[in-house]
Amino acid sequence: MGHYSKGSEKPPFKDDRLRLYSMRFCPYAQRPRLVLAAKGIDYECVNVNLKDKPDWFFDLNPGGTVPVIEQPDGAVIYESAIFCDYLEEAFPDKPQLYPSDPVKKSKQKIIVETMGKAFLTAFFKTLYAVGEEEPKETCALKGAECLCVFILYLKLTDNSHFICDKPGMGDFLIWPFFERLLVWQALIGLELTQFPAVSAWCAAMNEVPAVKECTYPGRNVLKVL
Ligand SMILES: N[C@@H](CCC(=O)N[C@@H](CS)C(=O)NCC(=O)O)C(=O)O
Repeated sequence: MGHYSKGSEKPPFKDDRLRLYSMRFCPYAQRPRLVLAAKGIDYECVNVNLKDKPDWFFDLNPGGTVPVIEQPDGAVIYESAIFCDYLEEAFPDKPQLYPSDPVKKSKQKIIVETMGKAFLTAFFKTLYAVGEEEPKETCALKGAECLCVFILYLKLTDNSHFICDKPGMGDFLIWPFFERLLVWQALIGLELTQFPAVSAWCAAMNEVPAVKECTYPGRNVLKVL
């Protein structure tokens, strides 16, 4: 599937499915792909070339980031965590990914908020800088700090290997970052096996059908590097 670039026409809707504007390697776009797969919602995927964005894309999201969801009625929502919550509310007849217990639901949101923003963003920025601006050891240390915090949260929610008793919104929203971490750990010298709770969570997530369906395409490529 190609990516739409500057100068392209916005593709017309052909049916009444939701449309997801995405980019194949984007971890934030993988969030709704996981949620849509877990809920069994059929959708159309339109990939956008983020290095040469079409003008019409800014009409959808003035910030110019993917992912964006557009309904055939013209309603548009962006910001991945926000529209994953929207999907939960807009499709009440599909499997629910938040626990019904409000305390457990809040805990999932705490994990997404803390892991997704403050820690993982900082960590992945460092990861991209490995060898250039940041020594490998610093990256590994920052990665280890993230994982320690995550373990604390896993313990907080006395559970199976998932954040709650089954794969839920919190698991799906942070998984794209961990999937990349699994691929890149060797590059930054981080031993994930030193974190058994995280390793068990990753192993359990790897078996979830939605996760298998929405694998980060770089995964296999990087495995053979
Ligand atoms: N907070 C946004 C972040 C999305 C984001 O940063 N997406 C990247 C691709 S992974 C993007 O669209 N970058 C293009 C740009 O910033 O111009 C979300 O959760 O949806």
